[in-house]
Parts: sequence; C-alpha cells; structure tokens
Amino acid sequence: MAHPLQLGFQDAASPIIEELLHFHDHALIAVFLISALVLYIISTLISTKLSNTNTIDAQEIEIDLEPAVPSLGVKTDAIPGRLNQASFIISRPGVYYGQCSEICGANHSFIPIVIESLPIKEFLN
Ligand SMILES: [Cu+2]
Repeated sequence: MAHPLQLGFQDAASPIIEELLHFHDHALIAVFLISALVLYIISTLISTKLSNTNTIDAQEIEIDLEPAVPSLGVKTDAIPGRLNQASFIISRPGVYYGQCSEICGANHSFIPIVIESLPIKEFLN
C-alpha cells in the first residue's frame, strides 16, 4: 500500500519481490559488516605506533631491500622509513648468513645480512 510522502518503494506484493527484499536486507548487512571491518583495520593501521606511515622524502623510497636468511626460512621486505618486524624461533645458537633477494641497486650483492643467535641467559648478560 502506498502512503503519502513515502520515501521508499511500496510494500512487497508478490513472493518474488519479498524474497528479493530479504536478499537486499541480507546483502546490506554483509556490506555493513565488511565496511565496519575495513574501517577498523584502516583506523588500526593509522593509529599504530609500530610503523611510520609518513614518508618524509620521495627520494627515500628508491631502495627496497629484501633480506632473506634461508637457513631460518625468513624473508621480509625492508623499506627505508618503515620499521618492519619478523618473528621466528631459532632452535640452536649460531651465526646465520643471508642475502638480499631483491635487485635493489648497484651494491646489491655486497649487502651483508647476519643473524647471531644466543641463548637468552647469554643475551641478557
Ligand atoms: Cu639487494
């Protein structure tokens, strides 16, 4: 039934449009939940203290290292101006060598990557 000054559609008057309206409401809930999740993730990324999201100078983006230590199974991107972290468990103490695995510049092959693993008691002393 139509009402004066009605903003939306008329009420559903057939089974097919009733189902379509149910689907519309269901899809709207899904869209709302996804939007809320995306907004939450964006606000978390913007407000975190763990990474520097401000790029000071466009020149600083030129170098993009990708250190990798094969014996530890670790490979991560390193971008100047941004603090990256990678956590992993090393099963025994030692010195592990790696390499840059992205062609980053003229001295790409001379970038030393060394991880020294110590027991926690030695590390704290
Ligand atoms: Cu490199």
